[in-house]
Amino acid sequence: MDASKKVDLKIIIIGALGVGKTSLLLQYVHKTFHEDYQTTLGASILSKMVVVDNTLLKLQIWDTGGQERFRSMVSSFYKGSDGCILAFDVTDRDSFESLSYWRKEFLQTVIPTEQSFPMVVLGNKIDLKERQVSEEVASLWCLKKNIDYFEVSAKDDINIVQAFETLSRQALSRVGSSSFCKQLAVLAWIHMVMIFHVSFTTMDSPCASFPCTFLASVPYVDQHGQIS
Ligand SMILES: Nc1nc2c(ncn2[C@@H]2O[C@H](COP(=O)(O)OP(=O)(O)OP(=O)(O)O)[C@@H](O)[C@H]2O)c(=O)[nH]1
Ligand SMILES: [Mg+2]
Repeated sequence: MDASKKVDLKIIIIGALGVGKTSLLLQYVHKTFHEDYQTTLGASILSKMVVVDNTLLKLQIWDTGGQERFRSMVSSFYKGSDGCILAFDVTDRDSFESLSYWRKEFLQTVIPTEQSFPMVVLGNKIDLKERQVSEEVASLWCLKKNIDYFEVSAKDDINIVQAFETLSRQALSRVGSSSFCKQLAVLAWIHMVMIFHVSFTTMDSPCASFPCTFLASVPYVDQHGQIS
């Protein structure tokens, strides 16, 4: 592994009340599960280091509460996300039906102009017998939206690592390509300034050195493609 390649990714988990968002994260990060239910008030953050495709990732994972009264607070945490987990409970049809709402609200906030974003759907509590949503129905919904679907159990630790790995890989690839595009834009910009500089200096003007100031302020592009 190339230790110089370390990438920070913000991952957020959203979905209806009590579907097991906190339990999924606790199982993934700490390998623990609690039967008792303590609703998440607003949001909390966990972090985990993983290696994906030879790259060290520091995942900052935002857990959010599904309660109605936290909706506007929770949506204010969407910005800056590199990946999103939509969670529902396979024994609760309403939680599945609310996925459209959560997905739409998230995409409208984070990428109003794009259609695709690193996202996975987790159908949780598959260890329980009283299913209300079949794997076929959930898979079809995800297929139509071009989202990967995982049947998981926070209780029995089924498929959680695979789901996170898939999402991390998608997020890493998006971060890499957006950073590459920004780098290209900066290179094109430098190129234009250099042409400008050459034409200016050949004019033998007293202002001929001013494009150098531009060159000295070539922006820095970070791993998220943010220009500063
Ligand atoms: N059987 C079973 N129970 C689960 C599973 N995951 C979570 N639970 C239980 O479901 C209840 C709710 O789990 P939480 O993880 O707190 O749900 P949440 O989505 O974080 O809830 P809010 O924070 O209120 O939105 C708890 O009693 C958990 O023990 C699972 O995979 N199987
Ligand atoms: Mg919770």
